[in-house]
Amino acid sequence: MLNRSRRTRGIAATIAVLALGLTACSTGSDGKATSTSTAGGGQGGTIKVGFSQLGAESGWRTANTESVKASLTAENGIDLTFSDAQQKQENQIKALRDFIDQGVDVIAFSPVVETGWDEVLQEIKDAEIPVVLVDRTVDTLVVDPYVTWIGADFEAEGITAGEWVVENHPDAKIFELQGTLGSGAQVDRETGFDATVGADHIVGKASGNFTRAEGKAAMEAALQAYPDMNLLFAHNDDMGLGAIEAIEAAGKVPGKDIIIVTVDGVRDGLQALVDKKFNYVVECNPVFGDQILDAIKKVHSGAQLPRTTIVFDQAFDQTITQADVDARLY
Ligand code: GZL
Repeated sequence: MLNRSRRTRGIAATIAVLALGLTACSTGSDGKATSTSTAGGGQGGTIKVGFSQLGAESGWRTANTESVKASLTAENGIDLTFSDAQQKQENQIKALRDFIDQGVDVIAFSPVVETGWDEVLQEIKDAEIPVVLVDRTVDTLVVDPYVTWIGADFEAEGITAGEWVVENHPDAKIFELQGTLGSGAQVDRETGFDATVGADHIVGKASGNFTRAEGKAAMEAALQAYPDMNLLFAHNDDMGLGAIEAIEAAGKVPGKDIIIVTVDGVRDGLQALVDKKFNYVVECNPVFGDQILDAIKKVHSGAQLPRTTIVFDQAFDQTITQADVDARLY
């Protein structure tokens, strides 16, 4: 049975639960763990949590990691081991196995791609460690591989982006910059967007792996291959920002010669909207560390949890002001 979390738009509400705890530990991008213990670490109600973050590829991921680390603290009763996988699935699988060996109470992770997790998810299940799935989704044969998933409705984000294109540029010749191929965010955004605009309006696609540099490189090639392209849909702001550099280098005006629609709504992306280089940005809110903390505490205490918690999104057009951008959390 494929266990794929399909999401319907909804609004999640949650209350962060505060408790006393004493130890935190995290690993840098070299994968080595560093821990900072305060007096009497690991006493009382502390929950040992292993968190495998997929990488630091985008402004969104940086904001998400900041939110996770701001919530999963010793003061909130969490003894955190944090691992950055540098967008490599093998690093995530190693980190998950390390968490099993460490005997953590709860595992949380954001899977870089949807497949390839069956073996390690079964090992986690056999070790009877509950899993809180964060942000990205998994396709797995393991039955009930996680207690709850918290993230955005990626398909709805693609639909929202597509609806704006249909309404404002119905005859556009679209190039699509895909996120990391095989990731839930890429698969679902593409599904929602393509179904909304119609495949016949899409002249070409390529992956920029959710990074600015790879987005720029893919756009440079696309400008050569599809000279009649006049609209870009980028699965995240960072690839859209890289694409702006390629468009300007080609002597074209981003936001005019080539309309740009993206997803995320990080500060740099919304600044591009204020600067009229982006035309429409669908938000994908990365700041949900408190919801992850709440889920971890409920999972640990055996309390009931919804299978899915959707993080609320909105969308922005060029009516956004500099004050709006300056007031944003991320
Ligand atoms: C979405 C998240 C995506 C962002 C990208 O929830 O998984 O990954 O849209 C990030 O910026 O790389």
